[in-house]
Amino acid sequence: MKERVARVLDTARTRTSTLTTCVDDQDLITQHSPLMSPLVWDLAHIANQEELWLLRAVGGRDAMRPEIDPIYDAFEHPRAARPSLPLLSPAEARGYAAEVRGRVFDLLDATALHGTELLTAGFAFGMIAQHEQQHDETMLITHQLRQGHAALTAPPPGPAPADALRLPAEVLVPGGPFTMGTDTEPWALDNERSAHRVDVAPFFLDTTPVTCGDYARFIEDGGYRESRWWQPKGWAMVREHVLSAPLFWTHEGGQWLRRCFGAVEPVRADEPVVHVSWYEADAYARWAGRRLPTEAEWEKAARHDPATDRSRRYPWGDADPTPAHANLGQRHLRPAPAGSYPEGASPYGIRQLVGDVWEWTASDFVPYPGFRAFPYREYSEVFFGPEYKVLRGGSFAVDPVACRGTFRNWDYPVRRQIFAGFRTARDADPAEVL
Ligand code: AVJ
Ligand code: FE
Repeated sequence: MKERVARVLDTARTRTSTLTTCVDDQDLITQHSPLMSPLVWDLAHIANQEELWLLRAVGGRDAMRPEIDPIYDAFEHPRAARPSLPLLSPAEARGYAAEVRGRVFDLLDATALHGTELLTAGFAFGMIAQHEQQHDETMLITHQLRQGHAALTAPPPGPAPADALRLPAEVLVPGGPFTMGTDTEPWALDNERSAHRVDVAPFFLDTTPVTCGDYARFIEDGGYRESRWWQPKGWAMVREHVLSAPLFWTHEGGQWLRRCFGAVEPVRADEPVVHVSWYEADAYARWAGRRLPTEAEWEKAARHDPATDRSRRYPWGDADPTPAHANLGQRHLRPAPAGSYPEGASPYGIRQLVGDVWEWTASDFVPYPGFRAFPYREYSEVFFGPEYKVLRGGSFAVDPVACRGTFRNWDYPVRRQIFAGFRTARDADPAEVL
């Protein structure tokens, strides 16, 4: 367990370093979008949370710099206000993060990891590694919003496998109960607990996420010009912001282009669409005569093994993700072509449920039965309600430590800068189930 903790903390810090050294210090202080913090805020916030939960809560140490706590409390200052705070400089933030991390490794050496409680098990360490990786995804979003030269590069994913073009468009997921959520995943966050049975009616789900080619047909069919496809608030968003395509897309010389980490390139028809809001996903689905899957449908499709009637950790089983299973961990800075990762398919034959793009679901972010907030109400509980929609599966920007079949993400339905796409579903007709 200690080796795993040390490894996931190291992996997170390597990624944090890349994201905060690939641009100069001035760039770290700049606010690239009012939707995002300056990168230097994320860096010191990562360190401050690590100090708070590991050195203070687990280790019982005194605060290293109590005066900075309010600056890095995400609930005290909205992102737009963060540039005007007396932030640590890039050098100070790096020094603080390194100092905290050194003391955390001393604490890890001296701590027995056992039991299931926050302060005795490895949970607090796992939570902090996940927290850092979540901010690494947030920082990657900031990099995508940033103007100017490309600061980050990564090799593209490989081409789709030969069978990608022969896959059925949709797959039947039979009706019946399955186990949703978990009691046994040691680093599952509060909102993923507890395991409970949920009955799901039979439905069809897309075999792969909706592609840019599919989405372009919606646009070209007048999707953004006809109110009938849109929820009223979605239509209001289209009108107010004059939307006509996913974020970062432009139409030039008769073709769709998109900006991707500082480079402008033709949109690739076989890639899952990314940077669409929930309202756009919902409108596309209605145009296609379909709907978004519910969160329970998504999790059944991703975890249920009909051979054993058991819910597994991932679509492919219980084994930790490898590069053959899914596009995770910022190995690539884009989703892989639809139909990729046959080894990551679920028992029903559904691909790319984990990795590539976060998938919008139809569901509001609500607690599971018996929910208990830990370690703090602000992790999940204060977000429950109809304001937020659930996203599942994780994107290419998510590290495996913060990704599993039970993992729940949430955001406002108007959000477009996150690495979100979707797949569609439909009810199964009784005649189709027999
Ligand atoms: C789960 C991605 C919605 O970034 O707001 C980071 C994760 N919580 N720091 C967020 C989180 C506290 C959270 N999301
Ligand atoms: Fe945070």
